[in-house]
Amino acid sequence: MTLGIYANALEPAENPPLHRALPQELIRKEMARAGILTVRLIGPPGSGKTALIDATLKRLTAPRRVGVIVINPAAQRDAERLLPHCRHVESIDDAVPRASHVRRAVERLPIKDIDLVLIEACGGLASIDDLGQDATVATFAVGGGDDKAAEYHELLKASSVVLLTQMDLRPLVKFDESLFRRDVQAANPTAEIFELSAVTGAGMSRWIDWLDGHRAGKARRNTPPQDPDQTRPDAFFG
Ligand SMILES: Nc1nc2c(ncn2[C@@H]2O[C@H](COP(=O)(O)OP(=O)(O)O)[C@@H](O)[C@H]2O)c(=O)[nH]1
Ligand SMILES: [Mg+2]
Repeated sequence: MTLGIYANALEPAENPPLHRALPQELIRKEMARAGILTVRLIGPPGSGKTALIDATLKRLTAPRRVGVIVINPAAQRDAERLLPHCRHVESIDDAVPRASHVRRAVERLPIKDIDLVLIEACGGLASIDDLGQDATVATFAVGGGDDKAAEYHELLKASSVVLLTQMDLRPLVKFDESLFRRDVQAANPTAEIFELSAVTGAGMSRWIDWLDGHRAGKARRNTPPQDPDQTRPDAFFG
């Protein structure tokens, strides 16, 4: 029976491999050590994630120090869209974002040269894998309809920021903003909502400020000690 096959496929509950760290833990540790901010961008297909990354790279003060990882079944195509603005783009052709794949992509990035990693992961209706990120940002497009925050409430639970994209299309489509905001609030009362357009650039500065602020904060936490007595590396990285 299906249940039997499924049960057999599960890891045995007893004797878990405690000695082996999970890939997301390894990513988080490595990024903390390198002072790299890692942001997971999630949202339904077509919610403007790649367009947003593209517009973001054009506006960041240090775009050369950014790494991008794109995960979806045709990720190579999105990666090609981004390459003109970013030298370090990794694509993972998979419908499901997995931390183990992200870990391998992180290993291919020039860790010493970057201080920000943006991970584009297509979000589904169920919760998605922890990818070792510092923060999660959810994208929803005006053109996708005002019911998407309610449908994708699982994505919202993990998100500290919600980007409502395609605001330039707002006059052309029926979109009840108060309903959308109510649904976001119900799923995650602390999430900030930024409205923006990747095409016109309206609203992008607030998002860029958020990103730059967190990027600088993460890098500062990795600043080497000024006190010569404080030589033990663990004193910093906790
Ligand atoms: N007018 C307008 N179109 C946008 C905007 N952001 C994305 N799009 C378009 O929406 C479609 C889906 O965007 P894409 O970035 O591929 O979505 P993804 O699947 O979430 O990566 C594309 O045709 C984009 O050009 C926006 O701010 N304004
Ligand atoms: Mg995309």
